[in-house]
Amino acid sequence: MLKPQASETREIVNLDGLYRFKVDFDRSGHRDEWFRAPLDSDLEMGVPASYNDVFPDKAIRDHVGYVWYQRDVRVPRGWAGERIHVRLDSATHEGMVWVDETLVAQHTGGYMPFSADITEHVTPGQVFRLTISVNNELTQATIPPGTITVTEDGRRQQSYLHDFYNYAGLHRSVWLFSTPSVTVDDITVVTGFEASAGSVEYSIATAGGTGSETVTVSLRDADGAEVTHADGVRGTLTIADVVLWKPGAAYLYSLTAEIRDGGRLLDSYTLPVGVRTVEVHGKEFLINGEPFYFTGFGMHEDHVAIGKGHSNAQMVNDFQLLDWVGANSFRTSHYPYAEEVMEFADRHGIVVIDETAAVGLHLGFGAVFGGIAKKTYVEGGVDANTAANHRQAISELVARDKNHPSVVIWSIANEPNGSEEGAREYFAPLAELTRRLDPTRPVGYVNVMFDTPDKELLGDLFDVVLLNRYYGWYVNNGDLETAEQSLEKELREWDAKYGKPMIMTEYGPDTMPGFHSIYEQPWSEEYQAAFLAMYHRVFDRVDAMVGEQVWNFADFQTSNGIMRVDGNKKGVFTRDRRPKPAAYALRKRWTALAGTKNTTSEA
Ligand code: BDP
Repeated sequence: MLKPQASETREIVNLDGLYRFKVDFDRSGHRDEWFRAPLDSDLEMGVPASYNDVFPDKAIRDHVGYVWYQRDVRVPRGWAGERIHVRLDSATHEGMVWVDETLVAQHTGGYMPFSADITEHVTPGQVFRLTISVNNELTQATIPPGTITVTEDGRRQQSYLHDFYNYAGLHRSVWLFSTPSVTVDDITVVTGFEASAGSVEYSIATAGGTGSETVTVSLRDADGAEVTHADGVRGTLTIADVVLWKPGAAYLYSLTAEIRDGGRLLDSYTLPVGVRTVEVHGKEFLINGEPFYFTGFGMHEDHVAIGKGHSNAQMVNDFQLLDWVGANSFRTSHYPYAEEVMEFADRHGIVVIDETAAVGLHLGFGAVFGGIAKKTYVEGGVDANTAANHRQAISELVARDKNHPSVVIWSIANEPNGSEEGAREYFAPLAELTRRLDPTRPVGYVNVMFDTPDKELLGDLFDVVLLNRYYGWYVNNGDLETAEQSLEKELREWDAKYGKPMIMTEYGPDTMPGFHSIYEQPWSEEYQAAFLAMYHRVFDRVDAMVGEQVWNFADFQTSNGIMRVDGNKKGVFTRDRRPKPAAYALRKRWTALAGTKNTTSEA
């Protein structure tokens, strides 16, 4: 799935900005066909952003159902003869798109782009009305899942099993773009190297042609000088004296695919390409054949006021803080992030564990908090419907992110029930699907603390062991001594069971900024630092540990609950990105680690 771009043959117009906005409180919008006229509302909403925290109105924040966005769009007059498309980088969780009165697109899954060819419905030079309805509902069949209940007085209420606020709306950019009628429809690259010679295996899918067109590919270095070129829709490009893409030292070539009819250029698309390899070898995680040790965080797309809205300035700030703290990696917990984030990681040599939105696939979780233990893999629970949407989530993620050198692991779920009957039957086909779609990257799933090695049923299906552990927080709270013993014992059991590389993908305690204690009391800033230091002592004693990603980079918003005070406070930075003392401790460790464990290419 190629991100739209401007090229010699393509143009693109950004449709971000202010939209007319209406909340569909009584679910009448579709029935009354709101797309037929200007929305009857005084509200306006900025795109991209979550709408929830923008209005001082509880009814809007808690609304369960549709909201509507609308604006007028003028099609550039020069686009006559071109194919014209509208693209939403995401609509959380379901989007329906009308061009004037025609439904042109519908997509479920809140963190993936979708587009529609609207050529037949618009006229270059003229204005059309773009209307988008966005539904925030999560059900047992969606990814992530949720439950909707209706109160006696008719209010719809949304609950879900994941620990981040169900922000909704148009979180990412909206685009109008043109393509020629014969296009480069997709590009897939697989890179490698031997000694100083790099290779880029490429394959190009074209659309709209007759078959008589020719396809050429050229590769340029970072200075724009041509390195090599080739003809045909697939082949291997060789780069003499290749400059590898390395963690902490990104280098990007650019591959341009062109379609020609005789001498006439029909389409041209340029893809950044980083040459690197990823491989699991015994207990090691190798990037470019060298052992790599992950440092960093599980993150969230989460900011004050804009919620999960993408902001380039906030993104740069987050990456700058990652750099400051010495992190070399992050996980896109718990959903795919904006493509701008992936591209930034590519350009700056940040390593990414790329995760689907399959979080909350564990119906037994309720019992931990005194509720009823429900079975997970039953009809109406995590069932065939969920699996179908999960397959879609994996397929779309790989299609979108397969060419990013920064992505080194696919994480296909966070903390599903991995020890109950039905877990293997559910996950084996999904692991296989991921490998079929991308045979080049290790595949993992993130294991929950209840699924200890004696109970867990899935680890052999995956290449790496990804663990979230909360010894010292949800168990052994305030007792780091016992926690240290339990943690080390369990890590050694995992090592004995699978002998695969292991990454701690979550560890950390809630920490109230400004709360101090000389007794290492939970919630104090001192406890967070001591907790992390304890984990690090253990990691340094267990060889199979190849990475540490603290939970979380920053405090983030969650749904209401007796364990959350205006959200989850496990951030090493506050929600407005101020460091807690643990940030300085991490900075010290991670910068020092660069010299011992291989956390950067310079190590
Ligand atoms: C884990 C989840 C994560 C939560 C975290 C926590 O993967 O989403 O936010 O615990 O409780 O279970 O802080």
